[in-house]
Amino acid sequence: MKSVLILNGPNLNLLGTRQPEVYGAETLAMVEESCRQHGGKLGIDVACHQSNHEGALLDMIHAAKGTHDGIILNAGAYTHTSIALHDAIKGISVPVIEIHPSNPHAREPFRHKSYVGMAAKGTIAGFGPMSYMLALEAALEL
Ligand code: CA2
Repeated sequence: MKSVLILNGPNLNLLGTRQPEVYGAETLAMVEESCRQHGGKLGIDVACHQSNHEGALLDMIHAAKGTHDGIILNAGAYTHTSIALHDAIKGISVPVIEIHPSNPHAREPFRHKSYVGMAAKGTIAGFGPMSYMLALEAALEL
């Protein structure tokens, strides 16, 4: 069975508590449960983690090598700042799908640059919590 790591970065533990018009009304726990269920239907084993710490995200990306067939990564605001995450993605042979519930390109200019996207296999953005489900469908092709 294919194994996929869903990794969420800073502030995504706040999903569903504020700005539902931007990120949707579902909490992170709800999104993770939907991912596990959708993964089950697709025949994908889904593991979920969230951290507010850049180093912890780097450690989890490194550890995915040899453990997971792909990573679905929402790096939150580190998307737009972290060359370290970019290098980590480039440094492992595990394909990464960048995802965002919001569409960063339709928001402030500082969200238009993605160091994660430059290293990822592809990006899914703008579909609310469904972005995660669409990324799982894409993971079937990894
Ligand atoms: O759309 C996304 O997934 C983002 O990665 C979310 C980040 C943002 O910095 C990126 O530009 C795009 C922010 C996550 C914060 O999420 C919150 C959710 C509810 C309440 C407060 C923050």
